[in-house]
Amino acid sequence: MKIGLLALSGIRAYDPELLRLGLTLPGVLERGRVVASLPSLGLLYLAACTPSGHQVRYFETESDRSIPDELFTCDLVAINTFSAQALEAYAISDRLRAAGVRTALGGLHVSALPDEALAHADFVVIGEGENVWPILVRAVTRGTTQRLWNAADYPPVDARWLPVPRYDLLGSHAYQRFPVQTTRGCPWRCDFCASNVMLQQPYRKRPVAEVVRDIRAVLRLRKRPFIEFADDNTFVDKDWGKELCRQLIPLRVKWFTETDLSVADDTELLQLMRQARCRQVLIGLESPDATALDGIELKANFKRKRAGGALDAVRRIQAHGITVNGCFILGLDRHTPDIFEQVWEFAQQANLYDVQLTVLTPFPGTPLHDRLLAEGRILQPGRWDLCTLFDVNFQPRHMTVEELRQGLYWLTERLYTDDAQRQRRLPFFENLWKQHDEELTPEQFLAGI
Ligand code: B12
Ligand code: SF4
Repeated sequence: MKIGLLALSGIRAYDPELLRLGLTLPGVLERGRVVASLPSLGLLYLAACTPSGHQVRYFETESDRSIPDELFTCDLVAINTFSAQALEAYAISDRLRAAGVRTALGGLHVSALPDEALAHADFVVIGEGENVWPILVRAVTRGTTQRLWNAADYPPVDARWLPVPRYDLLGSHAYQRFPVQTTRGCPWRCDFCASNVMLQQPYRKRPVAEVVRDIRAVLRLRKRPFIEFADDNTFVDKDWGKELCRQLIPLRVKWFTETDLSVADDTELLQLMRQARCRQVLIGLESPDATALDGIELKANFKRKRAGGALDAVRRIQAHGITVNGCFILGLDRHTPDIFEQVWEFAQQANLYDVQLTVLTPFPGTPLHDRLLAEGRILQPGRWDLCTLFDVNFQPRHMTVEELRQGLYWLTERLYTDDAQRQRRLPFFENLWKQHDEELTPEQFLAGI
């Protein structure tokens, strides 16, 4: 068979005022450009697990969201779904099917809502794809009539033995970053977090040697790749994290990852991360008002317990020459309109190198979604296209929808101006210069962020 793998690329947001701001503010544009150009690791894993004897091609939607004509020449097309583009994915799948191409939908969104997806695809897969995909492909060649496939019905994916993702399928496309995974899942369980929804297994770390093997595979294709670890929370286990860093040092690649605040507790780890060329960690700070975090992490109230030391933790990490991208959620149940000023003050006081503003988003499958739906607080249920992290689709508890929107615009305009960014970033570079770092100029440093 000729098998096409289709990723829906780019970022999504619908709010017209936010789009207008995003088009004019440098900080938003900067991150948007980086983020828009990241291939789908999930599909590259599927490619690596496809049984031999099939022709496999990797595709992405074009910038105008159209799909390459070649997809219509495939026998089977696998599509990865996030909620924000699930409706687009369904429409594409409908078109392909109308043209006689069989389609398989997988990924986070359809794992949460498989029945909805069945109306738009020949096959729907729930959960991690590595073990179920090869069986599905063989079954399709035999003309299977089974449409719903659940990874839980097959041996669990063993993260110790993942294949090398098929980076070679990416050709010479100018990706700014290459995804590699070091861990799967997260030990915590935040009520709003969509990442854990489809993982039917606990937090898993990959053997460091396997991660190195994957980076070497990227290095064979690109001279100086920037690596984005497609993890949820890399440095939960500090000893393992140190070993990872030690083995990354000789590879001389710059990298980005997502982790939690506890990384700041371990100076040796921070030093090793810096030596291993970590350029940025994205951390979910969520709210400068710690009381708003109470009860949000469902296992141990982790977010609330850590919140008190957030300012110092950010400073400690950045003092080691690693920038922090602090992620905030606006509209948590205890947030009042004061939250916008508080976020501004925190960001400027902590000299946060990057700030990511999001609004509380009820992703399907999350406890938050079920709670807000039960409370009648989802404004347009089923509008998955609004699950962008930027569009408001719920009734906040202590402010109006309009107050939340206006607060987001106000903060966006203040935080991402050249002046505000320069003010936050300059101390970072002054510190680097003091440390006589080998890569001193902001230009050289920024080339990797
Ligand atoms: C890297 C990343 C991105 C990259 C994605 C690059 C790409 N083309 O895939 C970029 C930066 C572009 C991105 C953008 C966005 N992202 Co993002 N992103 C992630 C992140 C950190 C890792 C994803 C990843 O690579 N995982 C590792 C791979 C191996 O897993 P996977 O993709 O899920 O694939 C596995 C299975 O799902 C399954 N599978 C997937 N597809 C298929 C298909 C078939 C047929 C089969 C059989 C199996 C299968 O098998 C794979 C292997 O096991 C996740 C967090 C997370 N844990 O998922 C957030 C996450 C997916 N992003 C999220 C969001 C909200 C967005 C945006 C909407 C933000 C925005 N406003 O634009 C956009 C949407 C982009 C789009 N075009 O739709 C949410 C999505 C929640 C949801 N329910 O949709 C997440 C979960 C973050 C969060 N916690 O909120 N993102
Ligand atoms: S700590 Fe981050 S990745 Fe982990 S459950 Fe919470 S939001 Fe999700």
